[in-house]
Amino acid sequence: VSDDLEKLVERTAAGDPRAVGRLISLVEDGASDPEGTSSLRDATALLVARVAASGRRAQVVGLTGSPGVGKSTTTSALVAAYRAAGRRVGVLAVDPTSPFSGGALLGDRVRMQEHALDDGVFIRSMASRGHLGGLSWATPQALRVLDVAGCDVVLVETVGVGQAEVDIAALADTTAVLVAPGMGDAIQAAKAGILEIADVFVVNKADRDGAEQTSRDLRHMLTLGEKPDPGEWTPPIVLTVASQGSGIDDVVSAVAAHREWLSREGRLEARQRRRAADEIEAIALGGVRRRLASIHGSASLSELASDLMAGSTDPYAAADRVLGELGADAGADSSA
Ligand SMILES: Nc1nc2c(ncn2[C@@H]2O[C@H](COP(=O)(O)OP(=O)(O)OP(=O)(O)O)[C@@H](O)[C@H]2O)c(=O)[nH]1
Ligand SMILES: [Mg+2]
Repeated sequence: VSDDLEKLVERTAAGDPRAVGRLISLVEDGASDPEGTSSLRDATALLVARVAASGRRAQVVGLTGSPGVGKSTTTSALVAAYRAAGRRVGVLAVDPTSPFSGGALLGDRVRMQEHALDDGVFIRSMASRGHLGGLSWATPQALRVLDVAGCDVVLVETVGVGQAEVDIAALADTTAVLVAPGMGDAIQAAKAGILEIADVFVVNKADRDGAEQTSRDLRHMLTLGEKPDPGEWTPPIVLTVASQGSGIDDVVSAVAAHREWLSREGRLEARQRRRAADEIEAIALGGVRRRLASIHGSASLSELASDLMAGSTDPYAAADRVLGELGADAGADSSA
């Protein structure tokens, strides 16, 4: 481990925003190599040890919802609320569809400008650079950086719809789904299957007509399923006008209540454990894919393909041989 890297982690732990930015860039760049560059590996090991030693982690709050619903405005208002309560806040704006990072979310940067000079706020845009696995590569490392920097809460805003929403739910302790009145959003949310991932519903733009109706639609859809188990969490529905900061304290309370419920029910640890397993699996699968691609052009796979076409092997037996080869290969070059 280089001295520079140790210093960078040290400065991050001291809350230096530039160190936080550099360390996140480092893990993000490193994550573009699925097996991890040595600096990514070293940084990750240092971060994991730090987080474990401190025993403290930020509450990760995912914000998701259709484009323009007010995620960034809500995020910014939440940052203000948490700061007013003296908490340290991290913000990750993640665009799983964009190959660009850093400058990608310019609009959001402008929106976050009011927090730019606050050294208790760390704001970062990330892109997943088109990786299979979406958010799974760099984000866990970025979250560790923010834990080490002493964040109490990390808000993760995703841009884009679909898989990203499911990914963010896997990553967050608490997922807030934002909808707006008059956009058929409650129904869209139901169609997209994001009702299931919501721990908190935020009906934003409540200054517009139909907010109460949207909230009733949501409540109705939530009760359509089987009778809720009394021990289960019922997602609260909070009305906000994020652009005016109203209702934001209710979001803060709902998020805090969800966290309390998670830890009371022992589910915080369960979620963290599942995330840890997901992270290992994603890295392992990345390695398998890469090795598979590297033998893809090689004689063995095309020979096996010929054998399969000729009927002298079956696909399961052939796959067993490929996996055997991957295993032998992994043993041979685990030094990477
Ligand atoms: N009327 C009204 N407008 C709002 C409210 N909250 C946000 N807006 C406006 O809605 C627009 C979109 O807000 P954003 O916060 O950028 O929405 P977003 O969900 O982050 O958008 P994307 O990141 O592009 O998906 C902006 O013009 C906001 O000023 C609100 O409560 N009421
Ligand atoms: Mg946004």
